Amino acid sequence: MKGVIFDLDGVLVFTDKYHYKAWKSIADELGIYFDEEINKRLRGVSRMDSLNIILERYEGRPLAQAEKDEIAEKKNSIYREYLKTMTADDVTMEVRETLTDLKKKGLKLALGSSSKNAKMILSQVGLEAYLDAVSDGTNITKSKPSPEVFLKAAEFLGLSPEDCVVVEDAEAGIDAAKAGGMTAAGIGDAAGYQKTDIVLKRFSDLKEKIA
Ligand code: B16
Ligand code: MG
Repeated sequence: MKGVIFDLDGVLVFTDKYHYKAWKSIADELGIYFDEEINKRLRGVSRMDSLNIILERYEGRPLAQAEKDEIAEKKNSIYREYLKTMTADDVTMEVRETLTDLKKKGLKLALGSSSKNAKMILSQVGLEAYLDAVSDGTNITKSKPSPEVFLKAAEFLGLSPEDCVVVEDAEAGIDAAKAGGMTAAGIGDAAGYQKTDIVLKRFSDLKEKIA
């Protein structure tokens, strides 16, 4: 392996609690049932795809695309207010030490996140300096399970996909990595997914499992 591409939410940081709170206030306003279980389905998928999942339980009149855009924008403003409270303490020492170790071994590191807020999050928690490239929701047209975000990350690193391992917590992300011809390492929910090549019980397992 020459490069490691990290998903953000659920791998390097945990922003799903903020996604949940922001979507919950939107759902409450629209009178839609929404809970933590439904929130799990939003992991790794784009903002509009997330809204469409929430709207599966909407019983009001059909919404025009412009109205959906407005709702998604409102959710994002609420979400970004939560992101402003993030600090360096939102990244564990385990993550920082593992990233440092992988860099010392000569591996190139990149981000591969569906989020359009990825750069803001990296800056809030001070992770930018660890990464050689950032591919996120601002440079793609298709979200995971399309491999686009990871193929761009490999391209930004100047590496071929076969030389990269993707670290993911979501099944959609593992599917994306495999579709892109990369090795897929799964953590959290993705650790038990049948398509996962490398099972990570914890983040620091990367030090032994990637050579
Ligand atoms: P935004 P990841 C994903 O991040 C989140 O898991 C997912 O819940 C969210 O809808 C998506 O980013 C888009 O985020 O609204 O900030 O553009 O796991 O790909 O790092
Ligand atoms: Mg994720």
